[in-house]
Amino acid sequence: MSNHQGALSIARTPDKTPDWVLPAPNGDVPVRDPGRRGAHRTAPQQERAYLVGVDQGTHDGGMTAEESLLELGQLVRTAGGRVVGSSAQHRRHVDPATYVGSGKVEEIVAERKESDYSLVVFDDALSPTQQFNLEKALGVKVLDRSALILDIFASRARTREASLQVELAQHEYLMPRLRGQWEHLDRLDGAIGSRGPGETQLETDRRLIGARIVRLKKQIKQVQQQRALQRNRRQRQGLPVVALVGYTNAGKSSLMRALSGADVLAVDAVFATLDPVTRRVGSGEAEAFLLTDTVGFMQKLPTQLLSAFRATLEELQTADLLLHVIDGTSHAVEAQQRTVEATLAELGLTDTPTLSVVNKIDGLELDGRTVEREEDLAALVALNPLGIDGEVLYTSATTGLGVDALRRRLLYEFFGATSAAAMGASAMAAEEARGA
Ligand SMILES: Nc1nc2c(ncn2[C@@H]2O[C@H](COP(=O)(O)OP(=O)(O)OP(=O)(O)O)[C@@H](O)[C@H]2O)c(=O)[nH]1
Ligand SMILES: [Mg+2]
Repeated sequence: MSNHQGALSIARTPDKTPDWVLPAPNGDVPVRDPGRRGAHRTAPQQERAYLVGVDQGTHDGGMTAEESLLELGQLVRTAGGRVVGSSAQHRRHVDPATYVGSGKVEEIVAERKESDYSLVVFDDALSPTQQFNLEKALGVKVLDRSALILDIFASRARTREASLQVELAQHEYLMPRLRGQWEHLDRLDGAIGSRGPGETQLETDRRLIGARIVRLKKQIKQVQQQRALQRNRRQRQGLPVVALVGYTNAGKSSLMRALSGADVLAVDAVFATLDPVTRRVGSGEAEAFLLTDTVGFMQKLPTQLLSAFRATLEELQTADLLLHVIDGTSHAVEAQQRTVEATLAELGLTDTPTLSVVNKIDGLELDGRTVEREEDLAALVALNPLGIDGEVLYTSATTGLGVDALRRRLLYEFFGATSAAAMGASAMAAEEARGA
């Protein structure tokens, strides 16, 4: 974290080992069997992925090409693959035909002797043409970041709502790619007539997918209406609604657990949560609010996905307050914050009051000592190590430090100072720090 000032540091030393030699995460979340058969395998052979990114040099507070490739590696492992190498090319603009330059393409081909990859993954959305050209030049399967994320979402989807939305996103991703194939067939087969077998098959595929998309949209609309009904019922209870938002893996579900005791899935994996969950948090009958946990954000999310997940993300529209959960130990913490802010803006949520919560503070050090005491909370508030504008609270969902203060702060938001005496010292300090 570049702007950590003063006495604060990250306790966990940054991983110097390339992140692709780490094993795939093992948790409650199923990792799919990639299913490739080796000659003498006793266990399923993993896909061997080579990662390629373009470093355009203009980061605008976004991730560096290297950070983005590390994240792509995490996505590959989540999807059940293994990263066997990666490279980034500096160039101002991506090549419209092959994303990277032709020299780089040759390098990647040569790299295969070294790393024996079975798959090349590109760190941005490839156009259908780029994907086709690259597949031809490299002679292996080519995926882009969008396809990878869609694949992970598909493996995570458990409920009807999530499955419908993921399927819609996948089909919308697939549609122009079919057209890409068709253009290619057209070029090759054009001379021998325009109704070749390729085209017929393609027309059929497109018609089927088109019809499926229409049906999916209809079904999603029903889900949306159902959700709206549930929200109405909740609103009639008159309880304020707080929604957890943040970068994937920041600890939203863990905080939900810590605040409400809800038994929600919280594991070290990206996109562990797809479906919104709402629980009541309160100190008594009268003073309570509803807390909603939902899908996490990530940079370069496929556009098809965000629009397909409107039904799920509508839960955020009715929130009275957004809790932006930030992973304080992330090496790309600023870029992650910016991504979340941009996504919220895209969803039209800039007017909803937002409170920042820096989580995982048990992974930070103050004056060379692990953050673990109540008084560290006030010290963090005073230090504002991430330079965040507005009010910031600090929590460790794992150790529970700061969780009570957060709960009190939220109750205070909606029920005022009725329980001011019960407010913790840290919450009061937070109030003072923002000049309240
Ligand atoms: N050390 C530490 N780890 C935490 C803390 N909070 C969460 N984690 C870990 O971070 C990982 C992700 O936590 P989740 O709660 O699943 O994160 P999330 O934001 O819900 O993630 P998605 O649903 O995938 O977007 C898990 O391995 C948690 O155990 C914390 O305060 N300290
Ligand atoms: Mg979660």
